[in-house]
Amino acid sequence: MTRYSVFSLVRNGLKGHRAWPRAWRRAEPRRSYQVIVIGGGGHGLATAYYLAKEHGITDVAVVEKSAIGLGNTGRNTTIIRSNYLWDESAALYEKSLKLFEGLTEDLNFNQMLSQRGVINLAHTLHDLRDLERRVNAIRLNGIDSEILSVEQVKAMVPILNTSPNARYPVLGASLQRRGGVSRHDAAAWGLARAASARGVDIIENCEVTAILRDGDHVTGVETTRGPIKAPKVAIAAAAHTSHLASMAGLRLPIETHPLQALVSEPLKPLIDCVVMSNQVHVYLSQSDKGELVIGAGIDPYVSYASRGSLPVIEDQMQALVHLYPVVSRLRMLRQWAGNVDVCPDASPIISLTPVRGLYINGGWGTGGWKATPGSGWVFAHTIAQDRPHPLNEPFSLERFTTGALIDEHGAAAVAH
Ligand code: FAD
Ligand code: PYC
Repeated sequence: MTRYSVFSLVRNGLKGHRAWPRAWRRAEPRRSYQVIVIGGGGHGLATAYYLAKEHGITDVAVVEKSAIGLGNTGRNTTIIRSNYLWDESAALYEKSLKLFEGLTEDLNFNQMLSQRGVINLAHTLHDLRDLERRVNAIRLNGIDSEILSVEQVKAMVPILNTSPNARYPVLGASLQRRGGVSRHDAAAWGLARAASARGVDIIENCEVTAILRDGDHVTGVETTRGPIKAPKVAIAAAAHTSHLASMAGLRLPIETHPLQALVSEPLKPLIDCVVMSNQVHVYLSQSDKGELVIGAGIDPYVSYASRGSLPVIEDQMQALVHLYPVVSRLRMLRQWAGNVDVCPDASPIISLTPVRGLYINGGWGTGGWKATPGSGWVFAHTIAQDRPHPLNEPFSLERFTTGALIDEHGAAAVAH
């Protein structure tokens, strides 16, 4: 690994960083590959990395229409956790959390992982019972989770308004101490660097415009930089999953919605954990720069536009000010939106398809960041072995015909 002294950092800074080596190779598309991964977000990059690392498949192209990590991977609020209700989801998200715990060492790239704890507030008796049920289920799966009393929540989050007369009274909370935040750009860049070092081609500014088939099997893709052949094509395109699947003649039960977030002006340390409130649609953490990172539920309409609507922000701000009155005079610095791919049961699809050699990883909705390494790990297995890993078998496309849905709307923690 290249190491930089303070002097080389200053010298490179003065030269406009032009002398720094690229973290991943600039690759030109070749005529054919063993596997093409569509989408250079965290999921596509993790898939390519684990194909190379775990299965020795390095003849892989990641084809990205823009630059890597500029989709939802670079737009999320970096929260990671594995506190899901159903056994299937708990196993998948816990696998991912464990991979996150070792990712800095594995990639030799600081992920800035901060397991500062994720709290989910209960504002009604119904909320509290639901959290208790959830905590019991999570613990039965061997995953850390606990119920906090109002006093315990207040001790962890002193700025929270826990007055019984508050507009949104707090009756208790759940806590996953191993949950927290992990830097999204670091995952995209670290995975890209590690995949590239193992021989994967990362091809940016290359949009897939068609999926090529011969009868019932896939033969490659058409792109804005020409056709590329491959017997295996894997879609990891988040908001554009259903659009890409339709190029192969498949209709998916996925809707795409805007999801917004915003950050405030920077403050001295104010809150040292993540606090989510599903019932009143606001969540909060503080970045290393001191900004409050604030998010809400999805915008209710279907759209591919990466911008959100004002009513959602107004709703989120009123909830924020009621819950944390101390921030009422804080100025907001910037707002942005991504487009999230939502399945009817708020669970993802990681699956083979009726088209041989075509695989789908999508429908992560508002919560796929935390799944990034785990999703790539199981998807790589699925592609390499041509069958799902037991961890992703329940997340197949068939569940929409068999009815074996995995309803995780509650654990999504962000209303949708
Ligand atoms: P993306 O990063 O979107 O990557 C897909 C890539 O596919 C894109 O780069 C896109 O350009 C590319 N692509 C699309 N079409 C084509 C094509 N035709 N040809 C080539 N390339 C194509 N999740 C959490 O777990 N915790 C959070 O705190 C959290 N907060 C969020 C906050 C916001 C505001 C948003 C928008 C999302 C949040 N999420 C969160 C969800 C999370 O960001 C996503 O589920 C996850 O990042 C999806 O990763 P991905 O790699 O599948 O998608
Ligand atoms: O899934 O934890 C989550 C999440 C937080 C913000 C958006 N999604």
